[in-house]
Amino acid sequence: MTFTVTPGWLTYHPSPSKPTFKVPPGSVDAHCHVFGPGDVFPYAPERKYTPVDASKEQLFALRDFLGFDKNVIVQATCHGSDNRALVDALRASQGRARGVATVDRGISDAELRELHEAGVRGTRFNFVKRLVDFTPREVLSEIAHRIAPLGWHVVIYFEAVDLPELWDFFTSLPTTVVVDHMGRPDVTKPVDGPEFELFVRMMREHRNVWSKVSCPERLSVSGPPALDGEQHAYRDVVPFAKRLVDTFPDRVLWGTDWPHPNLKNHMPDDGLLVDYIPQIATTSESQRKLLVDNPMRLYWS
Ligand code: 0GY
Repeated sequence: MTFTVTPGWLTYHPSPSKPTFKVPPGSVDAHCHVFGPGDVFPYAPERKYTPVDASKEQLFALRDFLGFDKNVIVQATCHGSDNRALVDALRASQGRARGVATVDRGISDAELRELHEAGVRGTRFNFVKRLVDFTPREVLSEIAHRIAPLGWHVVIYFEAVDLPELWDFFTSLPTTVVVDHMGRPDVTKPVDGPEFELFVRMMREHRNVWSKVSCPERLSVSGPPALDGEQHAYRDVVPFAKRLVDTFPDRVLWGTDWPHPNLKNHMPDDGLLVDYIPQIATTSESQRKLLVDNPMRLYWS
């Protein structure tokens, strides 16, 4: 089947630079995707966008180029709950990738076991309205209770303005909960203002909540972007990510988000995105926790 990419979509950077920052040995890119290829793994009929194909071979080549050792591949909404492209990539990784799948309530125990055996360790609940249709909380709760005995966690993706309404649901989940991209704060608001304070409070009061401090390219308003050799990219996002790394050093993760779905404004140079890391994790200890110890504990132990 051939697919037409959503108009206005930018393609991942064709030739990222070599990072200046050398990530510690054994580092994990804990948020990235594979897309298709669509003629082998078709995109889901209910998808809200059609991406550029981005294969496992390209992902693993980028991993090696940037100096990472492992990947956590997150099922993107364009594949719905058809996890075949994800499972194919996990199996091809020879133990160097783990996965976060999307499952629906009809999944059998045998299918869950098969996903686990392939390397899946979590399921993703998406609340970003432009990406998915609404799923009732009781359905998600049922899924969370099904996956909990496998030792899996739940990854949640939402916008900061929706946190008050989602708080009770999130804080009732029976597993470790990993938040994508710091709950998408509005970085034009103060880092110690009520909106981000609520997010910090959720992490402080609920020790099962972790956060990815990734995706400054999505959150940044005043930049500058990770392009043209910029070594201090996305300065407006740094205080938010740094606050989480400093406050919760054992519950933060980082990922490239390659191949960067839905970017229409600019496409970051992945090498310069890696160079963003020392702005938010400023000591070798916090870098090791962020890039090695935390993802290894969550995905490989
Ligand atoms: C991300 C962000 C986005 C998309 C998805 O699953 C997805 O389609 O996660 C987004 O559009 O913000 O983490 O890849």
